[in-house]
Amino acid sequence: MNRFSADLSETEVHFLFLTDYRRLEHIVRKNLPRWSRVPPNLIDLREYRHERLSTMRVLVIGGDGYCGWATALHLSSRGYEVGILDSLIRRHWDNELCIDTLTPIAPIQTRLQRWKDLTGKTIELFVGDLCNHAFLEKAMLQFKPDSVVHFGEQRSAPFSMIDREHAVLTQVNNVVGTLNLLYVMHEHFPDCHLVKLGTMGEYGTPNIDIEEGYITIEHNGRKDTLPYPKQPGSYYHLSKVHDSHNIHFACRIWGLRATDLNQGIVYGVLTEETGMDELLINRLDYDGVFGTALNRFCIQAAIAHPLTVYGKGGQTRGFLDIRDTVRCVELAIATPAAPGEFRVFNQFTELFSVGDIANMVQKAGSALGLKVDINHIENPRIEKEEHYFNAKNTNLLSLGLQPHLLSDSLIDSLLNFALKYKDRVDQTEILPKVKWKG
Ligand code: NAD
Ligand code: USQ
Repeated sequence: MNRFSADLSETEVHFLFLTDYRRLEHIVRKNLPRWSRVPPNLIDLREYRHERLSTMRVLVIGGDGYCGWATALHLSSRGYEVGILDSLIRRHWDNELCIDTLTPIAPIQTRLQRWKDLTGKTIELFVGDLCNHAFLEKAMLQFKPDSVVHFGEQRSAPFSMIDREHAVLTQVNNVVGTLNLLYVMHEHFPDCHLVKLGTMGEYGTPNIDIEEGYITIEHNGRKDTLPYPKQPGSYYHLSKVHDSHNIHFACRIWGLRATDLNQGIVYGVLTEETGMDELLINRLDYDGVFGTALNRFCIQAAIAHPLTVYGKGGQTRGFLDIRDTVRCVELAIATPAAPGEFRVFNQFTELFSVGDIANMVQKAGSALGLKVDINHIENPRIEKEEHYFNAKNTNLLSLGLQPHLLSDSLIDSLLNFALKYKDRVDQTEILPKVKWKG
């Protein structure tokens, strides 16, 4: 018996403190007449946990990108020791395709210096390729992470469908990079927690409910819980499925701990930290290759370009605000997977069809005095345009995520943001040029 509960050993209390604080809190609440009567030793333990988590070393791979930059700053501001590893290849791909983010992003070194000047916090930088095992190993040995957040992949479906070369590049970059990371973790950091960005698109659009990673199936009188079937819609989305399988396998054979965050489509640009200064501004893609649905529609509305709904517009997807991306990653880090566990969280807060999104942007645009037309253009992709889509997303909510739901005011602020930078838009990059049929 211990001070907190008759059912838990001291070791279990300690473990719960680090891995599942909410559960421990629940147990304590049940066992104490009032939470206000928390014994002083528990308060000490809370401080200890806070200290332990905030001295955690987190390596953000892909930390120069859209999700990674916002996450690195958020974790740094929350007291984590943050490092960024990025090859800056995304900036190179933009140059190659002659596209640019709507927002003028500063070089990574300038961004990091500004962050230090404003907050006093240093973020270590490792510039290099995840596919270069020797570089990765050296950087990891130098940084010694407790957690690795892996955003560092080629993440555009259209980019992966340009031609054979881009499909190969995407799959080699993503699969080999992740595999290298798994090997370095196995060899040097077996207890490190991998938080890997997957995608809701791994599941495709099945005609049954989508669970979080696994599904229990009864077949010929026998029952098992198995990885949820995957039917991805591009060579990019397929690369994520391959990653998931490799990570799951590494957890099974080596006992690594990992969380796969199957993220939906991210929208928005401002987080508390990236909004602090113009030099910390995040990228915001609007072009037909890297731009994603809601962000693209807001920028199209700002320049009076008809919104580009592909086909019927009944394509339904999970969406989330970038402020929730950073929070979800923080929650995943703070409550690590157990050794050997391959945990899957579906990371989105709301489901919308592309048509719904276009209507919302049109409505918000009209309120701002913009004339917003919606065009249903020929769909360059091969995908269902009307389908069932019902995905679970309870894991992150039960860890305490409080979602920022899509509101008129958010669309409004995104539209105003787009209006501010609209002179940077290259109109010729709006319509899709990549076709799935080649
Ligand atoms: P991004 O292109 O803005 O950023 C990716 C970053 O990774 C870039 O800075 C790039 O230089 C870096 N990178 C790529 N390959 C690398 C390599 N081999 N070595 C080192 N660095 C490398 O992408 P994003 O929108 O921030 O997406 C980040 C992750 O989140 C991706 O894995 C993506 O699949 C996933 N995701 C994104 C969204 C979204 O809506 N943006 C939605 C779901 C999932
Ligand atoms: N779409 C339009 N008009 C547009 C752009 C897209 O109708 O102008 C449609 C697409 O046909 C598709 C849907 O909107 O049906 C989503 O397309 P998208 O480009 O917004 O997103 P997607 O290609 O799926 O990829 C993005 C990110 C990727 C991430 C994925 C999450 O680029 O990294 O993995 O969202 S998810 O969609 O849940 O798989």
